[in-house]
Amino acid sequence: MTEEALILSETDRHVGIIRLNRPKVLNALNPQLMTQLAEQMETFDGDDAIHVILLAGSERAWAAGADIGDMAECSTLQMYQRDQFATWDRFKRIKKPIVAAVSGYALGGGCELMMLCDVVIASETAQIGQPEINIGVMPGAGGTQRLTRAVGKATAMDVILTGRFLSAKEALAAGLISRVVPKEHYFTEALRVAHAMAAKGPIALRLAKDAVLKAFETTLSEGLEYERKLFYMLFSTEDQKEGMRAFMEKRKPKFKGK
Ligand code: DAK
Repeated sequence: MTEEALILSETDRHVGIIRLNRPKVLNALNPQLMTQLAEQMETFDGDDAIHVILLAGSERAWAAGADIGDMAECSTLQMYQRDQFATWDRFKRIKKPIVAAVSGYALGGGCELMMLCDVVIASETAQIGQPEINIGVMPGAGGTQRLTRAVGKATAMDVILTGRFLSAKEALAAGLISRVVPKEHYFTEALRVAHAMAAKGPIALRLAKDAVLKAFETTLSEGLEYERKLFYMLFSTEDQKEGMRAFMEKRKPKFKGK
């Protein structure tokens, strides 16, 4: 029996596109989907032709959370033995930038997945939240930590303790997402942004992502030291020479990822 395609993937020049594909349950994230997603992410991450990954849901839902039906009757031991966090942890190791094209619901694990992406382009219809409190639990895949770092204590407590959804406008003002666009254009705009990023030097892209993420893990002095080392490192690449020479020669750079 062929495995159901819980995700769909394609490439568009240097952008690897992945779409979540469980429309009947608003892209609820079950373990099988998460495994397929992690595998595809790693495939794109290891493919030199791909510079940026674009992750999308559907117009109605980016993802309405982890699959509640899948967890409802689990005991602590079963949850522990399943060790599903191991799959989620694979996302943290993706080195290439990930653009999220978010429309409709981004809830619970859906919000947590969105926060693992690097640039979030959202439709004005997006509704973002951590409503786990409504079903007797709390965020478990980073919600209390990443949301709080992104929006601060006051908004994080409001969202996590009441289960209310943020509108796209509120999420933008809170610093949770990068841009809000009209619903008709959210995917094309996200793709446009992904292509714009994919035209930059691939090594600089990866190292810049790495350095920004370091800011959440370390002190300012250590982060600055880390940034400096990566900055120096780029001077050993052909892309740095090409980028700076192209500027001096008033032409577009041709980056090679070397
Ligand atoms: N899981 C399973 N099915 C879901 C779902 C979900 N999270 N969200 C929606 N669905 C299903 C609905 O059951 C319904 O199925 P049918 O009844 O048609 O069979 C279908 O999608 C359409 O949903 P509705 O009929 O409810 O549509 P509405 O427009 O009326 O409402 C809604 C949309 C998004 C407001 C509502 O569906 C809703 O409240 N959904 C649940 C949202 C939620 O509570 N999300 C947080 C789930 S907990 C972990 C990692 C992460 C997590 C846990 C563990 N590990 C690594 C271990 C994360 C946990 C969560 O996300």
